[in-house]
Parts: sequence; C-alpha cells; structure tokens
Amino acid sequence: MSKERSRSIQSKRLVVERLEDRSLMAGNVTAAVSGGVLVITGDTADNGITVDYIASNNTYQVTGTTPTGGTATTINSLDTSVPANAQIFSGVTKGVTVNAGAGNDNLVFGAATSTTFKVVGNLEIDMGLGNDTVAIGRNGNAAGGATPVENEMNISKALVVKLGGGGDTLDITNTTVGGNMVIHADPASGPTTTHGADTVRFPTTFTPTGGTLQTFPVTVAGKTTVILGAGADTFNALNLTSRKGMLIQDQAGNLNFDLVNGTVGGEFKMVKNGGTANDIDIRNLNTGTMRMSTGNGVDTIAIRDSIFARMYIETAAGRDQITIGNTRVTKLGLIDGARDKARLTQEAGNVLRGVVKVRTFT
Ligand SMILES: [Ca+2]
Ligand SMILES: [Ca+2]
Ligand SMILES: [Ca+2]
Repeated sequence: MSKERSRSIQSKRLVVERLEDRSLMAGNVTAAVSGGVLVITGDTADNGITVDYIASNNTYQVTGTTPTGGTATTINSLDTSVPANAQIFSGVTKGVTVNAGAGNDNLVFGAATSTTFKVVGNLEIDMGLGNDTVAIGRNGNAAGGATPVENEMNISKALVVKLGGGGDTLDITNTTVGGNMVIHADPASGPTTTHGADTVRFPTTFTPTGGTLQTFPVTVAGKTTVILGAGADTFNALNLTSRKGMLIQDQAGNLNFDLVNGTVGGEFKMVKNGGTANDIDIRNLNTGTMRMSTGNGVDTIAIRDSIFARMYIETAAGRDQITIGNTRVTKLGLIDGARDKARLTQEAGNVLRGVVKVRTFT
C-alpha cells in the first residue's frame, strides 16, 4: 500500500469517528408517519423537539432544538436549522405519538410563529426518565412584546401525557380536548423511588404590555385524570373546564394545589395520601359533587367563591385548617375533621345547605 493511500484511509476513519461522537452527544430523534400516526421517538440523550402544524397544507413539521444545557438535536439525523433539511409530514390522519426516551427532554407543540395546531385523533406523549419539560398550546409573547402570540391547540380525541420518572414540568394552555385528558406525572407502575417532584400547570392568562389581561382557557369534553405520584408535587390550574368529571390523585410528599376558575361536570374528586403539610386552594369552582380526602398531615384547605350541589371533605389525622368563604352548597355535604379534629373557619357569604360538620372546632 502506498503511503498516500494509507494516509487517506486514516483520515477517513478520523472523520467517521468524529461524526459518530457528535451524533451521540447531540441526540437524534426519528420522526415518521405510520398508519396515519405521526410517530416521534427520541433517544437516551437530552432531546429538544418542537412540533408545528402548518394549516395551509395540513402538514406537520418536526424541528430539533437545543435543550437546556445540551446540544442541538437532529431529526432523522439531519440538522433541521438548515432550511433544506426541514422535516415535514403529510397524511397525519390518526394522531400524534411522542416517546422522548431517557434524558432531560424538552417538547413543545406549536412554533412561536404559528397560530393553530390541530390533531385529528389522540395526542399521546411519554417523556420517560429524566427531568422533562412539555408545553402544549401557547399564549403570550417575548418579554416586553405588545401583541400576544397565541397558538390554539385542538385535539379531536384524547390527550394522554406520561411524564415518567424524574422531576417534570407540564404546561397546558389555549387547548381543547375532544375526549379525556389523562396526565401521569410519574411511572404508572413500579416503585415510588423513581417518582419525582412534578409540576402540572395551566397558565392560561396573559397580559400584553400596556394592555389588559386575556384568558386562553383549557376545555376537556371528557374526564380529566391527574395522577401526581410521590414527591413534592405542584398542580396549578387556571380556567380549566372538564365536562365529565375530574380526578386528582397524589401520593407521598407535600401537595401544592390551586384550582381557580374551574368548571367540572359531575364530580370533582381529590384523593391525597401522605405529605405532612398539604396546601389546597380552590377558588371559583363550579361542580356537582366536590369530594376531597386529604390524608394524614397538617393540611391547609381553603375553598372560596364556589358552588356545589354536594360537598364532602375528610381531612384524616393531623390538626388541619379548613377555610370556607362565599361558597354555596345547595343540597348536602359533610365536613369531617377526623380524630385530631380540624379547625373550621367560615368567612362571609357561605350558604352550606345540609352540610353536617363532625369533629371540627372553630
Ligand atoms: Ca431523550
Ligand atoms: Ca420524566
Ligand atoms: Ca410526583
């Protein structure tokens, strides 16, 4: 073999090795349409993924972004910041599925420049292990901007989000769901040691600079189920309507819960187990039956400006604080402070028809 030939082989090897190293670090996501479903699959690296809907020709674009502290993600091994490499898909008629895999992944639906996002079918997301962030729908704009940029998300069937192990954050705004909405903040099975402190938020308001507050609600035609798992979890919902009921479940770790301007058809039910000092705030909730059990620990529960046909509150062990203000119960209910008794503070404006109070003090 000539010296030149040998040198040329060596330099080729070097180039290949360098490319492999780079793709491993950057993370690659595959995207393809299979049976009418847009399937997006991440790897074990930190993946940044933005999915956009192009209304003019009913197509979907998947773009790689740079996750916090990571490097730019490629889509189908292509650098999508190069216009010629744009990954655009048609024939998406039966939904969108995302499996982000391990790593600290960042998933966004709706580019900053577009105004609508449509999914015909289910939107199913599984973020897997790692501290992940997911944003569905958009309102607001860059800091100091004058005009709200909004992206209304419209899902014809169910929205299912599994955030997996780790401390994850999910934001949903400006969204309508035609079926049920199911959110698992931790793995649905297996030991709670993989559970993390998760945040599920519905940040549905925006005030443009020099303008007035605007509302971008979330409406679910079916039932909403949120399972927060163990860890110190936060649930903060503003302007959330769920027409066929709502179930909130939380295991060990303190829960910080806020539900403001909520409408729930049928029953709102919260089952909280564990935590030493849960903080539960409900304001302006309109539902048929409000059913809450807060488990052990010294819990703070405040219910204000709300209307229920029936209201059941059980606070279990621990000397809990229950505050009720300007709230109307039209049929019946029960407030049970359990064996340590709960302090019940009644503010002005309550009409608690048929509500029996046991093991409470004022
Ligand atoms: Ca990943
Ligand atoms: Ca996760
Ligand atoms: Ca959790």
